[in-house]
Amino acid sequence: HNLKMEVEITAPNGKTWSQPLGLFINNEFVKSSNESKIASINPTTEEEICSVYAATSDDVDKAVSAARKAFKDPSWKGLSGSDRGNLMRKLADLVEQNAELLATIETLDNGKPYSVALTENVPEVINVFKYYAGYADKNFGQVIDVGPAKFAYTLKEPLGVCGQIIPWNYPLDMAAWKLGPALCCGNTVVLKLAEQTPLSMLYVAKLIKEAGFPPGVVNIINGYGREAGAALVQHPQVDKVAFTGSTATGKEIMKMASATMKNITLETGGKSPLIVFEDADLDLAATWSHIGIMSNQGQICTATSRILVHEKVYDEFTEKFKETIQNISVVGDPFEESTFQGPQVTKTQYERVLGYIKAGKEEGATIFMGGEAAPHKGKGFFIAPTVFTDVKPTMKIYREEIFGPCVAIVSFKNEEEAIELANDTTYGLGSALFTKDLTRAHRVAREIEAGMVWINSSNDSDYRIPFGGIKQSGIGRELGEAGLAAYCNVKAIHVNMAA
Ligand code: TXE
Repeated sequence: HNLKMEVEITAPNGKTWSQPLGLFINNEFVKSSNESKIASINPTTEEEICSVYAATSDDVDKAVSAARKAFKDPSWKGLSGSDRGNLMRKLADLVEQNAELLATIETLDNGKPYSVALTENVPEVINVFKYYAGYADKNFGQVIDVGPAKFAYTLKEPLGVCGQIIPWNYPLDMAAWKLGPALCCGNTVVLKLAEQTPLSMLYVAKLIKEAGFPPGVVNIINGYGREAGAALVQHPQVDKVAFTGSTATGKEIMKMASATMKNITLETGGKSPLIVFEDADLDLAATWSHIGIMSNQGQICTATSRILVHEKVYDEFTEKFKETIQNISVVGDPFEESTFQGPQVTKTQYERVLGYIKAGKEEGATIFMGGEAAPHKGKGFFIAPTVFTDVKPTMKIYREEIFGPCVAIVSFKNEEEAIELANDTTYGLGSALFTKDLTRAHRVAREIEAGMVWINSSNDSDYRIPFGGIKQSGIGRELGEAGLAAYCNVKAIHVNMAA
């Protein structure tokens, strides 16, 4: 057994750091109770980076107890909103000071391009922490006038211990989206990282301690979903569960959380449509269609993975789209500056995406481009950007979330058919539409069954704007002011002013 708690790592870009390997409980890194570990694999080289301790249900219990104790402790409970905001701003500053290192860790562990990690993911963490730090002393109740015989008001109270479970596609961002509003409202947290990508947030755990958060306020654990995740969701001392991941796991979590009727928010899968109307700016549509499906290796819950194109502009659009992909989607080493697309996160995901490509071929769709693995120096979980045409709405590649750089294109005849096609899905997360007709844009935006609509863009996310889905894409909202509702109770207080 190698029971080291930290290991020295040097990344291909020369950055060196001491990587914590433990479970972060009570502001300390500890081993798991049975000393089990999970290897983190570099998806570019398929080599092991290091092995990280994996929580058992006993460890989850320890983490929840720490969070429960911290929730009641004056060192946290006694803080004003302004004090909590200051701690969060301190954390944001530390993240900023470590931006290059955190981006490096993210790229090594997840495979996303370093330039993206540095200019998008790390800044998102900083922005989200600062944004919710600002709300920490502005999230108050109301006085509600009901006449002179009674004085009535509301208090916004934290929920208690929040169990938060995140996926591997945006390890830093997803953690920030969950920690930001939870801490803002005065909750304590047990955050379970995705077992595929635990490294960046374990480093952030160090910064959480350095920022001065009291022990037990934020606990961060690595571990398998079925073991650590399920234990967290089922723990009777956990008041709230927030989850981002697959729809199947989201449904299981709902069931488990019902045992003690926990408050839940779920952000699950999608099969988001992007509609190109006949009057669209086709260059603009091609640019955003590319961003909407090929960014982050296609591993985005809001990826616009179904492109619906008016038959009159179908050929022109598909050619422009192909050209855009050929010009921009450089697949390769994520540490190379020219790389747009790195490897899929794991072998499992890589095989899953290739499985969908195979299914598409078998079901009779045409591979307009791509459609195969694209190893880099003979290694890695790389997949060529893939476009399917001649797709029927009954095909698997049209109905199921692929979560890779693969998109299905179909044509439509009129607005009514476009809306019908767009809504013909069990999901309801994102949606995009391209038109120069202002009234049509807003009319169609209202008709689409989705939590978010992008007019003349795709996947435009902003920490100030609510994010979330309808139908089987989730429950509740993250980000923006709406995100606060997921982390506080409104308590009503009635004071009898009469005799
Ligand atoms: O997801 P899971 P997986 C979709 C995407 C992908 C598919 C499978 O289509 O191909 O899901 O990915 C934890 N109780 N998305 O298997 O299982 C798990 O440890 C409690 C979309 O990785 O949902 C991890 O931390 N927790 C998505 C997290 O849940 C459990 C992002 C996500 O894993 C658990 C990721 C259980 N029983 C995948 N089982 C999005 N919405 O962005 C697993 N977990």
